Amino acid sequence: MTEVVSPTAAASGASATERFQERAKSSAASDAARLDAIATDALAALHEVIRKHQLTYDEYNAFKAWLIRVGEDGEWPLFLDVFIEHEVEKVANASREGTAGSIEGPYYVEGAPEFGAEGTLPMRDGEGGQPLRFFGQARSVSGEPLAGAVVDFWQADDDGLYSQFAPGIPEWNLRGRFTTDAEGNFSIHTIHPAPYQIPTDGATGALIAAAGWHAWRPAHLHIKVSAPGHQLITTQLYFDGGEHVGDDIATAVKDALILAPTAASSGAGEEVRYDFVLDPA
Ligand code: MBD
Ligand code: FE
Repeated sequence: MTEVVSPTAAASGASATERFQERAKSSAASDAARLDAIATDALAALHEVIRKHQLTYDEYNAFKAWLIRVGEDGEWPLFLDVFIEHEVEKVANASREGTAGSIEGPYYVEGAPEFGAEGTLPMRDGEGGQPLRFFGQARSVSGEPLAGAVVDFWQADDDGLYSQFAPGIPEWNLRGRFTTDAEGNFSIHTIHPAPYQIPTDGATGALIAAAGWHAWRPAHLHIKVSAPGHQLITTQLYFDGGEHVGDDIATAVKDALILAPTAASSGAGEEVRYDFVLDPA
């Protein structure tokens, strides 16, 4: 096994915040009437919680201090993606007929190394985790194979850590972009990731511990699939029987996204097929 250097919440949070700010520069503001309606309702929902629980000044001040700490720890991306994004994703993808979506989370990085239709993800010597071959086909909802579709893939390692967000991991470790062949097929050689634990030393972990919740996401693969003339899908895949598949802290598991790998037909480890079906743009 490789040496594990634990990320501090503040270090991985700061990277996630910086990445988000780089990518979100051009986010459009809603029109004033829509913003008025949304902000008014959001505040009213909080006011209702205050009345319902007869919030004290001590609790209000603890809340204020905690919000300040979320920012100091750079954990707004983590907190929001774990506790809020799943509802945004459901609304955004409600009318899709193709592959179900799931949340993006805080650890996507654009520009991963490119492979052809088949390849091995960047890995360290002795990378931990069972070898896993993940393969499949990209198709349109009408059933046509999509040649030249891009499968942008990222995942945690066998310690549940992501490259570029935890220290000591090579830059593009376990990240890569694949392009489907003439039949729409791709094949990715990787490892089975470990479950992901929310950092325990940051504001999000402090809330989880104080409330007596668990801090885990089940082991998962992250994928964005895109093809000309089709809607990009951002999703995640999970493993049947994996720990926390039934109680993901981020509420991002869907039955249609659970894989059941089998022993590899050649070589060590396991393999599993999953086909991506893209809706028209
Ligand atoms: C993750 O790895 C993740 O995928 C999400 C959605 C939130 C926190 C960590
Ligand atoms: Fe993740």
